[in-house]
Amino acid sequence: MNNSLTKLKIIVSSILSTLMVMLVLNACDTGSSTSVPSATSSSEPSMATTAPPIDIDITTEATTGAVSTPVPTELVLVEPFETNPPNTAYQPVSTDQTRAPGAMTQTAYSVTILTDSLVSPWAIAALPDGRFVVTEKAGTMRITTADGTHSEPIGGFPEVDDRGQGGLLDVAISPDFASSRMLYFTLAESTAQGSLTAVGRGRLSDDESMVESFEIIWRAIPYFDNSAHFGSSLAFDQDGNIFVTTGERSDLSTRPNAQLLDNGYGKVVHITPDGAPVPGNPFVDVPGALPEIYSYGHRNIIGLAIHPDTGEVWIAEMGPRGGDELNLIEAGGNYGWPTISYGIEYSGDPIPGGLTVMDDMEQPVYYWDPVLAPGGMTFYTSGVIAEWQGNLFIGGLGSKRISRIVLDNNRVVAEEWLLVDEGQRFRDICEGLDGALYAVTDDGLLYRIG
Ligand SMILES: [Ca+2]
Repeated sequence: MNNSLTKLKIIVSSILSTLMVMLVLNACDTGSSTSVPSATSSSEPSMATTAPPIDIDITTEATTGAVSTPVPTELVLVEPFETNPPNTAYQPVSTDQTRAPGAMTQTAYSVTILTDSLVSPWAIAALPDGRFVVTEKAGTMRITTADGTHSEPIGGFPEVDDRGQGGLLDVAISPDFASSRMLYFTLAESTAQGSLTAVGRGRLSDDESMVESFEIIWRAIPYFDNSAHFGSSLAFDQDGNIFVTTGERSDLSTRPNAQLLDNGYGKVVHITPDGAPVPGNPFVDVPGALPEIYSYGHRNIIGLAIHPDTGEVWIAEMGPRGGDELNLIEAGGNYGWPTISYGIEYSGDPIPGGLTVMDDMEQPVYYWDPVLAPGGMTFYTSGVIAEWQGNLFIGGLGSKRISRIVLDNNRVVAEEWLLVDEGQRFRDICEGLDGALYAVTDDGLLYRIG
């Protein structure tokens, strides 16, 4: 790890119609990067315009002479990034369902560590004024500026179960935040009966010292006493309602609940800002079903993003060993867990049944084996890096990377691995008002990528 709080890594590449030049420079990285030439130390935290002298690694492809204006929106495909063998011999239902071709971003962008002093950050969301709210697992949040300066911990939350995978989890900014100052959260609520995934909301006080009048508005019943598979993320849809993701609590006794509609485990739910079922939800007329449920048969969902144009609901969920999934959520859909999966038990045994396909169960758009271990994710909307528009960026935990997913007609056409040399568990990622991506890691780092 470099001593400086700020690491500047600049990847510059330009694609000409017949000439591809890639420049890789690394201004003050003393880490383990293998693709980057010897680094030059710098304490300069600013961007490319003030970068120190650099070593440049140039790869030139065959040229036939004609040179045109760089077109950084062109998708350049390379070999798939994944080269490790899968855990299983399962076959995808279509060739584009896993191990997509690799993509290489052609636009110049920089990677900067803005701070390393967050404490187990779990989620990041952009405020309308350009700052960010960052939740911390133990039950606090902070407000950070786009240059990485952050507040002291902000409290006001109920007791959270922060053992294992629990804690204060995701945060979403109310669409009317500018007037209401309301923030919405998911958390592992801690009670004498055990814990569960809950949705709560509160008002950011005028002096930003606390979250006021916090109240829990929805609970993924029942309570259970363990520390795993809480999910959970939440996001506002285009109508101002909220999608929430949960997990099935991991235990072999709770896992079957993902297939049952009488509980909140392993679900995508759709609630109003007051926590009520959204009218028109798919199971409102089914006796015994929780009317909040939107889809079911999920294992443990942290990644959630609403498509900025279509309003479609996309999730990334943790599979077992192999079998992490990217899913496009349909109302009422059964996403199969634990009946079908492209993964196996951590022990190496098949998931009981050993099936990957079943009638009336949804197939993942894409799956990872070996796993990505997907954290939070976001669609990129800015025109600042035009070739990223409409791409999905997913934080990788166990895989220690950010995956850029290029979609076309709701199929995955390419996957690029970003920040693989950083060695960080990327917990969440969001887009800032400046068109850069901001990502937090379990070690407390905040990255700016753009
Ligand atoms: Ca599935």
